[in-house]
Amino acid sequence: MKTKIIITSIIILIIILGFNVTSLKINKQNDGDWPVELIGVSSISVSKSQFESWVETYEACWSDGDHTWCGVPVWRVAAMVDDPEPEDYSFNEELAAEGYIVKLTSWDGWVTELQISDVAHNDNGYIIANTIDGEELPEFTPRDRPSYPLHLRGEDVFSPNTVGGIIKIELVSIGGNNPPEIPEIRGPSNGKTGTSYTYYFSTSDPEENNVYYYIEWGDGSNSDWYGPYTSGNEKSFSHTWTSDDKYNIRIKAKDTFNEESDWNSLEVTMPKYKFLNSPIFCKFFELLKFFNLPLSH
Ligand SMILES: [Ca+2]
Ligand SMILES: [Ca+2]
Repeated sequence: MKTKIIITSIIILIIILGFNVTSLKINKQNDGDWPVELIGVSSISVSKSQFESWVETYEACWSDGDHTWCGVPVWRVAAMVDDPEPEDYSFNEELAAEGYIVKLTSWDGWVTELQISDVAHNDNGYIIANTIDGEELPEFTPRDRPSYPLHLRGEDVFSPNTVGGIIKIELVSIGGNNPPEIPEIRGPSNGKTGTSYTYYFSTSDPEENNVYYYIEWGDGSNSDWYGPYTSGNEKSFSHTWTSDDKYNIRIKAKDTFNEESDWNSLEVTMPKYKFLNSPIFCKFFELLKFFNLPLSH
């Protein structure tokens, strides 16, 4: 009897937990909702009605040929948090002249970054839309991409920048963009000619922009720009040197805005005479040293 009760309890528990996991998944699939976080010099949790009041003041519309998207120009939204006093409406021209990036994040993780110099005073080019054909945005576009609550559209917005499901708008790199750190190199400093060796490279970007790597292997072969990769993650690349020599591996990094880091380098030796590095020769050399016989190695 007791066992029956325990088994029934376990089954009920599993059913309850199972339902919870399912509802958790559904929630995860759509986290796009108000308030939308607006972060800059000051910060605002923007409510739906607050955004609609901005639309009343600054409404801009753009038609993609099939549909008309309306909302607020990006620079007018940036203006709400570009001064210490939030929602003061005036656009901080001085701050814009120094340069910063407007970073738009969707609830599905997609990020689009815009230079303020591209969006400033550009009313129809970059619009943060909250309606389509006069209606509230749908949850998803016909291509199953997030749309509600806010969607970036406009005559200067092209794929993949047409980010929807925007839940966070940030002004980053205020005072200008910075290049990634000098990349670090990890890997063997000597080896055998004709063998492939793997080297690990990493860098971080102060603004967490995506990064690209450019590698010179020292033998005249260069990589093109590899990337984009997430800032802060290690990447590996392999190379084979085909003749005996000393080589200088050089690497630099750049971010999505083409700001380049300085070079880092690592000297690699591929033996001039392979037998000098062979284990048998080394044993033989040690033996000669033991008997005090002269030989340079
Ligand atoms: Ca302002
Ligand atoms: Ca950067």
